[in-house]
Amino acid sequence: MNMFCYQCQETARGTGCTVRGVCGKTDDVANLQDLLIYVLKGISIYSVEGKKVGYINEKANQFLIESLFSTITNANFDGEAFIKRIKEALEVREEVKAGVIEAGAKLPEELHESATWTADTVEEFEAKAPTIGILSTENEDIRSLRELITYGVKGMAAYAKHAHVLDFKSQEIFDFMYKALTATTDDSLTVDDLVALTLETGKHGVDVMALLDEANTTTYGNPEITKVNIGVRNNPAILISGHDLKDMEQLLEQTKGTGVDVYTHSEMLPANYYPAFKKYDHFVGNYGNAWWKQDKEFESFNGPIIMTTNCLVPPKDSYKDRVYTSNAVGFSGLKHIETVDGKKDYSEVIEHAKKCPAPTEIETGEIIGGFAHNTVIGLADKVVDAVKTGAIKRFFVMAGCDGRMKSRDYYTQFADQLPEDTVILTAGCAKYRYNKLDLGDIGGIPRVLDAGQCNDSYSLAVIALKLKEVFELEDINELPISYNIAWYEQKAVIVLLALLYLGVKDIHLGPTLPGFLSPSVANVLVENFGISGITDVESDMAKFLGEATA
Ligand code: FSO
Ligand code: SF4
Repeated sequence: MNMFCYQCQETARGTGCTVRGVCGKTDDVANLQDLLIYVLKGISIYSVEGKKVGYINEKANQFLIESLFSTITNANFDGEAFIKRIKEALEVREEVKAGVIEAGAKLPEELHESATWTADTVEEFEAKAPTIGILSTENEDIRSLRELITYGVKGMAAYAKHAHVLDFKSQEIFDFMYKALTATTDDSLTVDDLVALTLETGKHGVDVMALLDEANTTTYGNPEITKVNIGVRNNPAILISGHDLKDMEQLLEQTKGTGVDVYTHSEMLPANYYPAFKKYDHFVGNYGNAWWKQDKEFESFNGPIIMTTNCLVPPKDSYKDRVYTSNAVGFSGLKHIETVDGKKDYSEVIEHAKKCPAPTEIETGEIIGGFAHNTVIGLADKVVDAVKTGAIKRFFVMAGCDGRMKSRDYYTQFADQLPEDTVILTAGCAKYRYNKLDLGDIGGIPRVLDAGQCNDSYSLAVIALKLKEVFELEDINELPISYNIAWYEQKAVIVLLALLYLGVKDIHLGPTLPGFLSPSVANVLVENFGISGITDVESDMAKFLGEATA
């Protein structure tokens, strides 16, 4: 075994990548990621002590979220970047330790090794990494829960980072991340303790998504119902992918008047729904589909592509020179756009675009979106009437992620076969499985309501809570809403934990259950929350609609 990683849905055989990641991550990068997480745990241990004496280290906070983000699936494949980060992590850890001591903290006599281990050379890093990975926790249930919490914290870090760049910060969320990572080093914690911490992770998942929602809507306005062009124009252009709206804003500003158009890709599609971005005439629309189709779509786009976050697919040589990474994203050989004082300089990308042909058209027409909580709650009367008259019988939350596995055709078929009196609520890149189907509308309400990016699953929870209030129900589970969620990476883990924390039961999770759930931990989720997998469209549909009439 060269490595061990089972953090995403694509993991080899559903149990773990051991030679090389199915995602393309090499064993050396996987091991360096493990080592980085290990040192972050050391930083967390001191930060937990720091909290007791009122010590806060902003640099460590920022470093924590960026580093966790860089280990999320399809974010960073660059070994050099991780070596640099581990060295920096050791420095940050020592700075936090010194600060905590100076602030008067009494450190525990025995500290976990992640708080004390140190090394200078790459050889030492490589020697240490295989000894501290996931499998170093022997008990499979403890391991499963430690990883479930860690992945939730990774997702949380990604959303905290997006809020952070817009100057929305919460020390409480940082404190929780430190606490949770420290807990994963504590051998005295039982399965029950870790189950409780898993739910607490969900609570902070709700908080971080609420914070990001506030950051996005305060900065860019509330998403509006928008028809998004999916065709192309005849100008050179830049494609922007990922989730970072601040990068989007800076790119639109810097491309203004240059003759270069801007298109969104994959999870950047919802940028089209924000009022602040509508004023740019050169913002044309969305090009392409979910992340995993980028190997073809980046090719035919013809111009430069900016990856602001995951999901990056290891690029083909044919378009590699046109892909630029930024933030936590990295890939050896690709140009990385640095952030200096919160700003990025896209002039090189703009000059590059001017030398490229316009995008090749792959689709034409429009798709509709912008159904975040503010919009849907604005339509509440209409929605409530439709439910009362029976025009809408049931909502299906089909949020989450897309992926390249064939088994994900399930979601297209499921959406297609849903009865015409049902409405899909979606968010995240999962939507690309059905957002171009002609599913029609119910009295003017489209049958697919796209709230936005995966973090906008928060909007779906807000909508559900509002409906519960309007219908004067005791329990969110009494609503005519079913949950058929697709997951792929660790942001989906925090979304799932957030829904569990909000009391949502009977979530169907697919296309496969996480490989990191041990049989006993899976059982806890089944018994307490009614979580189940998916089977085939027909049986699941019957089950869901049976539930609907129960
Ligand atoms: Fe998708 Fe990738 Fe948004 Fe993820 S592009 S898979 S859950 O990064 O974050 O939905
Ligand atoms: Fe495998 Fe997923 Fe880990 Fe990549 S991120 S190595 S595909 S489990």
